[in-house]
Amino acid sequence: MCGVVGIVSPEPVNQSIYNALTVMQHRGQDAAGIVTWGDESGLKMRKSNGLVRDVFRNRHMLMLDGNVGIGHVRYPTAGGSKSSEAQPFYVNSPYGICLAHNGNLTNHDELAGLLTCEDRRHLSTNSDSEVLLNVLAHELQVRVNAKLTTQNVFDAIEALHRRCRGGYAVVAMIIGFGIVAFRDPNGIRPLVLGERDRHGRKSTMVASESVALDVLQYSRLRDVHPGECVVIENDGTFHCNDYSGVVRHTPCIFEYVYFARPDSILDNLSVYKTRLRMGEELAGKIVREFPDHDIDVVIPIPDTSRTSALQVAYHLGVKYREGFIKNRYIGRTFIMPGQAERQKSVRRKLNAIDLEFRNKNVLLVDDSIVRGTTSKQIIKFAREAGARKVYFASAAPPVRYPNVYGIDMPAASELIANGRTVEEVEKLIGADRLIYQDLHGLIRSVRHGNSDITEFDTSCFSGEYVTGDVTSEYLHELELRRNDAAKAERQSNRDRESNVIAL
Ligand code: PIN
Repeated sequence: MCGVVGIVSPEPVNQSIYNALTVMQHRGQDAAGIVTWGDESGLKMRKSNGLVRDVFRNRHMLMLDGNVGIGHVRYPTAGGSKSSEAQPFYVNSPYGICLAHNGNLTNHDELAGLLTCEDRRHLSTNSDSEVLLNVLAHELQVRVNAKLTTQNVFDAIEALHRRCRGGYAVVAMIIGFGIVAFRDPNGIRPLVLGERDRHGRKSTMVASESVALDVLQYSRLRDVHPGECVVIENDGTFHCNDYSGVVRHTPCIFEYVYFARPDSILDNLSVYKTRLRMGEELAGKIVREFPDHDIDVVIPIPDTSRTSALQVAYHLGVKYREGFIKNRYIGRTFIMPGQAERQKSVRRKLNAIDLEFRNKNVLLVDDSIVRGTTSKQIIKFAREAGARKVYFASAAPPVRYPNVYGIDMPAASELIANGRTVEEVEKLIGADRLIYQDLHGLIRSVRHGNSDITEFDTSCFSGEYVTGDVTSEYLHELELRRNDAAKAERQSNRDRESNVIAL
C-alpha cells in the first residue's frame, strides 16, 4: 500500500503536501518523497527511506519551493525496500515527468520487457511505478510534436490503460504543464479530488484518502472515476476525461476492512460507517451460530477493530471493554519483516488490563486474521490475564489468497486460513471458538452506503481476481517472491550490493 497526493495552488505547496503525507502515513511507513516545481525555483525533490517526519528536515522543506507538487508514502509491494525505489520517480524525456503511484501492476514483467526491447527505455529498478512512468513517457512521446496539449495527455493515459493491468492510482507532474492523476479502469485503488477557495484563489488536490483533504481544509468534490484522467494545469485550469474503454468499478474491499483511516470517505463510502455495519453483520452471525452464547464482555484488539467491536457488543447486548492497551510508538506488526520480529513486537505492542479478563468469557474482535501471529499471541495474553474462555471474531472473512493489486499480503502459504477450515484455524490460534464474518455480510456492510457500487475486489477472501489476467503461474511466482525466506535473501543480497552504484 502507498499514499499519493498532488496539489496545484497559487501558494507554495510544500507544507500542504507534507501535512497530507503525515495523515496518510498509515498507508506506508517505509519511505516518503515530495517533488515540487516553481517557475523560478525549478524542480526540487527530496525522497528517502523513513517516516515523513524523519525524511523531511527543515532544510529540505525550505528547498521544496513552488506552487505545484506531488508526494508519496511507500509501503513496499512488488518492489523492495531500497531507498533508490522511494518515489516519486523521474524521467527527462519527452518532458521532465515525476510520478508517484499506489497499487501493483500484474503485467509488470511483460511491460518491463517491452519497454526495454521495443520502446528503448531504461529501467533501473524493479518498481512497477517506474514502469508506469516509462509507459506514460513513451505514450506521450509518440503523440506529441511541438506543444503538449491536454488531449495528448488524455490519449496517452487511454493508451496506458490499454497496456497496463492491475490496480493503480497515480499522480504525475509534467514540468511546465501541471498535474495528471488517474485511476485504473477497475478503480481498485482509491483517489479523491478536492478544492479549496481562499478569497477567490483556488487550490486543487488529489489524494489517496479524503482525510488529507480534511486536514488541509479542502472540500471533497468527488472520487476520480475508474479509468478517468484528471489534469490540473499549473494555472489551476481543470480538465477531465472518462476512459472510453471497458470500465468495471470494483474497489478494493480491504481498504474498508483495515487500510484506510476510518475518518476517510472513499468512493462515497464512509470507512467508519462500513466498519460499524461490519460489527452489526458480525453480531448477527454470532447469534446465528452461537445462539446460547455465554459471552460476558467484548474486547477489541486495537485499533482498527474498535469500531466494529463496539457494534458487536451493542447488538449482542453485552459489555464493551478496552482490555488491551497499545503502545502507540510501535509500528504495525503487519508491516514488520520476518516472523520472529513480528512475534516479539506483539508483546511490545499490546498489554492486557487483567481485571477485564479475570474469570470472564471474553470475545476478542479483530478486523482480520492474516498470518494469525497476532491472534494466537493475544489469545495467550487473554488466558494469562485470567480469562475463563476466549472466543475470537474477525470482522472480515478468512484471508485465504494473496492480494495482487497493491496490498502487501504475505505469500499464500503464510496465510493461516489458506487451505484450512475455520475449525483448523480455531485450533491453531488456540481460541475456544472462532467466528468469521461472511463474505456476503462484508459486502453488504460496505455496499450499503453506495448502491451504485455492485462489485468489489474481494480477491484475498474469494480468490477471484477482477482483472482476469491472474494465472496460477503468476500466483506461483508471487509465492516464491513473497515468502519470508525470499524476502530475507533479497535483503542480504541488497546489503552485499550496497557498495555498488546502479544507474
Ligand atoms: C492492526 C489492524 N489489523 C490487526 C491488521 C494480524 C492481522 N492484523 C491485520 C490484525 S492496527 S495477523 O489496528 O492497525 O493496529 O493475523 O497477521 O497476525
